Amino acid sequence: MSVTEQDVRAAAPANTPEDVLAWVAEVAALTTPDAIEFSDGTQEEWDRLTSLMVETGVFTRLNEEKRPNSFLARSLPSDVARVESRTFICSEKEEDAGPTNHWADPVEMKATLKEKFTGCMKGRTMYVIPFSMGPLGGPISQLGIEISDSPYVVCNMRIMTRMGKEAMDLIAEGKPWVPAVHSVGVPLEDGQEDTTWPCNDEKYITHFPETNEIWSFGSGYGGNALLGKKCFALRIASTMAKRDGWMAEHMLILRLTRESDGRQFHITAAFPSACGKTNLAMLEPTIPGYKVETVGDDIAWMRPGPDGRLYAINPEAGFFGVAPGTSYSTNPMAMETMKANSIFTNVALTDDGDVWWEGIDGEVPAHLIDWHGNDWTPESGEKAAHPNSRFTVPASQCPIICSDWEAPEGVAVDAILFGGRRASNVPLVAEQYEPAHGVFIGASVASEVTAAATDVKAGALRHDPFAMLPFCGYNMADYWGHWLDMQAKLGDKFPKAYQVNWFRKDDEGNWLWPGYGDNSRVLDWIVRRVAGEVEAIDGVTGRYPKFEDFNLDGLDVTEESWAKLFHICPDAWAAEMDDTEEYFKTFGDKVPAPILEQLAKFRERIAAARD
Ligand code: GTP
Ligand code: SPV
Ligand code: MN
Repeated sequence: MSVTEQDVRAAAPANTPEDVLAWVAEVAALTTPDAIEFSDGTQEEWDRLTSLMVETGVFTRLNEEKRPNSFLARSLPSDVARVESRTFICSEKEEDAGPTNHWADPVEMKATLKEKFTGCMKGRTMYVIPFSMGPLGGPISQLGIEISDSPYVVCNMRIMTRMGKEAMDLIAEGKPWVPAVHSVGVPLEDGQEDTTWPCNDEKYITHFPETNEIWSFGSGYGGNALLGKKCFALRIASTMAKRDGWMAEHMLILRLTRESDGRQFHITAAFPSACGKTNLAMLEPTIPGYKVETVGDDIAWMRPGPDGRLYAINPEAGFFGVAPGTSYSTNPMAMETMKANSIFTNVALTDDGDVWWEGIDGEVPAHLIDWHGNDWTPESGEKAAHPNSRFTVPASQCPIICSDWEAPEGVAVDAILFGGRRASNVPLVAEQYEPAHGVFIGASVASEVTAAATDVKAGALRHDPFAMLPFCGYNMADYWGHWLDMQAKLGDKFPKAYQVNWFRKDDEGNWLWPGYGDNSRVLDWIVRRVAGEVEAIDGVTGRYPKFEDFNLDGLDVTEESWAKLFHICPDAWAAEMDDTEEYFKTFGDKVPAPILEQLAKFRERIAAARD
């Protein structure tokens, strides 16, 4: 027997408003689940669902002494990351999705979805998950309700968002909310046994920006399934932000406090997926005199405040971070954050019931169970953890979480960084010449592709403007225009932009910059620039630090390797600008004139450098 409207009413908390009840009943009638539950976000619910998933084999409970209240899940090889080719922006006009998004006609897509979702929850429980992105009731925060047939999603949403009763209370007060429907897309026939990672080979991650709706079918993984994250907080929110004069960005947020005068600086940074946002957000400075506190590691919502400055909140409540490469030497604060109450997906399991991945501290174990669930030894020749395996952890467990990370009004941003993985050409750091140049820096970001999406070739260089290529819910060129509008609105209070690159290599393929904690040296220069305490040298890509101003104490960086870090090859940059021009052409006449002017100015600087 599938869920009826009476069942919906019986299961719903007493204060559930009529519009929510009607929507849930409608989705239940379409998807025909066997049971329905409204998530309340309590510990009791977590305990019950995690135990249920241990029973059904979805979760492996980790060693209670080493990793209390923590679980391992293994997905299928066909469902390990975002699928960009199956992600759709269904705006009425194709040009509003733009050339960087997959567009689908909203009426046609709704018809397809209707077919896909019909009966898709048969044999399963439908979970109704009210959540807030951002602190509950905050002026920048937003509400949503995800319907999902995956208990794995419920538990992840409990970590990643403010989920449950309080969110429903706000919805009951009449605040707007975003409806988001998710199904793994595997109905169970009577008597059919479930698998530990149900998912459908056909996937649809769809967004309807004009009606603020999200429908996701076929995947249980990460950004495909935790709909508050990329689908809402970036794709839908970016379109809302354009409409309403704010910004939704793929950015970390950190606070840097300078001990000498107690001055606080807030920095946001947009790096593409798996390019070091979590690392920078939890940085341990290798130079004295600074304290870093984490506000967020993936998404920033920014709005002009009453003083005309730009204020940022982290809409998330947890971190969904890349596991491989994370260790006490690369990111000790992330290691501390995941000591308990965590979900690990697609990492390896040790013989004593703990987690392992490539790049974690210590010796490589002689035996593991790999992410497929198979025996693994160092001789296996394959990775034990999937390159996009991740930890889901409560942000509140981070030892350096900022005391103001839940400040409803956010923190005032002092500088904005743009980066990517660039083995060549892009220097360690460069400051914008003028605001439009800052937007040009963001618009011309290119980066080597990582494992964070399944269907793009890892390693290849691709344009990823503002690290938003997979996440901008509307035409990317209009998004650049929105940035220019926001800059114009805030004037000289709009933070300056900096281009950074931790990933430059020498001819032998060695990193030219030690990175990680030593990135504090770059932040040190940036905040001294923000404070107007240090000069910069004009160059081709922007303004660079003077060697003597930059803190290299205790580092093995000679003047020679410094020169390599900042070396500009005019031919290479001329080629890069030709490529950028070609890229801009794909947006037709939508590219804002100030961006094209910046391209011309860039070429003038290349020409001057040749003289
Ligand atoms: P998403 O969660 O996918 O949006 O990505 P993220 O930007 O938060 O990715 P994350 O911080 O997990 O990126 C980790 C990857 O960046 C690992 O491969 C790290 O080794 C690498 N990384 C981070 N910081 C540095 C650095 O300073 N230098 C070098 N060489 N690699 C770095
Ligand atoms: C990213 O790919 O940028 C992520 C991971 O942060 S996911 O939430 O899966 O999109
Ligand atoms: Mn991300």
